[in-house]
Amino acid sequence: AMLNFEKKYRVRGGTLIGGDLFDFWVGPFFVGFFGVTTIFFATIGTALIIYGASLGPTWNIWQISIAPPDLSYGLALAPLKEGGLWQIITMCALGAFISWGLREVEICRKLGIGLHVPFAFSVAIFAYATLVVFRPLALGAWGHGFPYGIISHLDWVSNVGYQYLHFHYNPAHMIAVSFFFTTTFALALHGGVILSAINPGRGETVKTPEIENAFFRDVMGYSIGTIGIHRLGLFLSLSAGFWSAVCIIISGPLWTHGWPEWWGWWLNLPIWR
Ligand code: BCL
Ligand code: UQ1
Repeated sequence: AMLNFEKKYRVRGGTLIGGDLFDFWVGPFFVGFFGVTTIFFATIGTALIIYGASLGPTWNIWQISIAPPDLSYGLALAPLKEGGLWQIITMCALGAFISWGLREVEICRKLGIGLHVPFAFSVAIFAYATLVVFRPLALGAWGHGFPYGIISHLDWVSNVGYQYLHFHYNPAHMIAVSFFFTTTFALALHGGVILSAINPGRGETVKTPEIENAFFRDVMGYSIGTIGIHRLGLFLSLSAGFWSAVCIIISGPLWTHGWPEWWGWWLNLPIWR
């Protein structure tokens, strides 16, 4: 069903490629050139994951895993069953994610809104690409990518973490984690204040933003405001993803020792050395 105001926004144009060719809707969904490429990459990628699983030893959903090539293949293409599947699946994943982001851009252009949503998604894509493309390239082997499996990718995180002895000492990881936690804190405050304002006591009216401002001024002496909290939230969450990408790209390419040792510069400051 179409909402009464939706018709007004279902306009032609705003496409980045192909003109009017795919400029139509299927039910509630905008298609577009990038809708087609998203479906294309996602379908092939998913089919290859299922094929890869069929070659493996188990159908246990937790244990299925599609591994990247052995490090000895370096940056070459590997045979399908030796990590080649992982390589094609990675290309499909990137193709699908980037297509989805560009489809978001086309929809923003149609609606005449800013590009904040696709920009935000591009940070998530950037973090993924850092894990499976940029870092493997920097280290000289696709084998440094993470395996596609529920438990296996967790094992990869654990192993890579311990390879640097204690990943909590990675300064960029510290920043990323702090941003993740601050994001959840800000969203909890925001969700809390919105729900409280629209759920007043029996017989009372829904509260306005001025009341929300007053709450935060009373409780902590400052209110960032209704649009401000959304800007802050976007900044915090994108920073979390950005510093995640930083924390892993520097592990190996920039620092090969244990992360606790990196803090030697601090321990060696002349004031207390
Ligand atoms: Mg750590 C990484 C937190 C302990 C080793 N660690 C991360 C970061 C994050 C974090 C900062 C992962 C988020 C991320 O990259 O998002 N770690 C964290 C915390 C603790 C912790 C909070 C904790 O102790 C409380 N880490 C440890 C311990 C080490 C350790 C000490 C292990 C022993 N940690 C590592 C290693 C890594 C991390 C190694 C990393 O590589 C990782 C990192 O920084 O990676 C960049 C970014 C988001 C993405 C990559 C998602 C991208 C999504 C894509 C674009 C879209 C997907 C679409 C999807 C398929 C479609 C679904 C369709 C459905 C129908 C909806
Ligand atoms: C806030 O100040 C505000 O403006 C009224 C909101 O908008 C509804 C909020 O959701 C939150 C959480 C705050 C408080 C946040 C800070 C950083 C002071």
